[in-house]
Amino acid sequence: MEATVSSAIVQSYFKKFQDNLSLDVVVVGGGPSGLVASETLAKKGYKVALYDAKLAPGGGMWGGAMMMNELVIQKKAWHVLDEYNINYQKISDELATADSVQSTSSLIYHCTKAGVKIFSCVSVEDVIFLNNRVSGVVINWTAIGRLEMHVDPLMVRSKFVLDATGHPSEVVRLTAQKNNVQLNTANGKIVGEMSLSIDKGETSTVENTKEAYPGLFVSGMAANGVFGSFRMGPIFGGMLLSGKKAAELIEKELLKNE
Ligand code: 48F
Repeated sequence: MEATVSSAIVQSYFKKFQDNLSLDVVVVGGGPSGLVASETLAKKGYKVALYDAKLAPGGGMWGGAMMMNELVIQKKAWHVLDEYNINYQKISDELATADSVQSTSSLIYHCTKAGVKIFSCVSVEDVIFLNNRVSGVVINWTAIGRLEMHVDPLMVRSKFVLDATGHPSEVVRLTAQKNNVQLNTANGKIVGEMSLSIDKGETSTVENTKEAYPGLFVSGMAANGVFGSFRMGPIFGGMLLSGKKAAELIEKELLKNE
């Protein structure tokens, strides 16, 4: 029995791993924008894997604000809450609150149901860079990095990569730094995140959701970090809408190449 249980896990995991080495889209980061983008693309039939450095995807969504597990969502994103069957309570004509645990777990649940393969405890530590284009990711167990072990990674090819890593904008940052390339930003570099301004930050996180470099899109808080705009704190409508926009833009590109 003991050997059978171990064998079942190893075989099932490595089948999933092996089946996802060549993808339409790799999403790096399972916060709200990454989850919505992944689910939307997978539902349309694209092959999508999501890597998150942590054990549980969800990013900054679980914690609400200061660990008070409630979120605020603006009216223009209520349709996304409806789509994921998330309950919300209107506090005005423009704002609602939602339980962060129900919201986060519902996004994750719908992702897995749509066919997104979620790999937890896996960090993206580099990109595959071919012909001046981001063409996949370089992955390793998060624990390897944290323990500073010198262990080589593995590689996953994909037509597009989405950086949904939140505040650190990790994938775009390392792509720019390591390859000395010009990004599609005002100064060709990471412009950088600004202090908090809710309305401006929320609007620009959606506007800044775009291709930062050939093959590499950016969403959510990372989009404001890369293109230079405000943080917005514990309001999540912009993150959900950013995920939707990232999926739309990537789908448009995938359709061009079909
Ligand atoms: O930060 P995060 O929740 O991403 P987001 O979609 O949402 C931002 C909000 O939560 C909040 C906010 C609301 O208004 O501003 O901050 O932009 O989630 C980012 C996820 O990326 C993972 C990390 O563990 C987290 O779950 N992550 C970061 N770097 C890596 C990574 C990496 N190199 N490889 C894999 N996962």
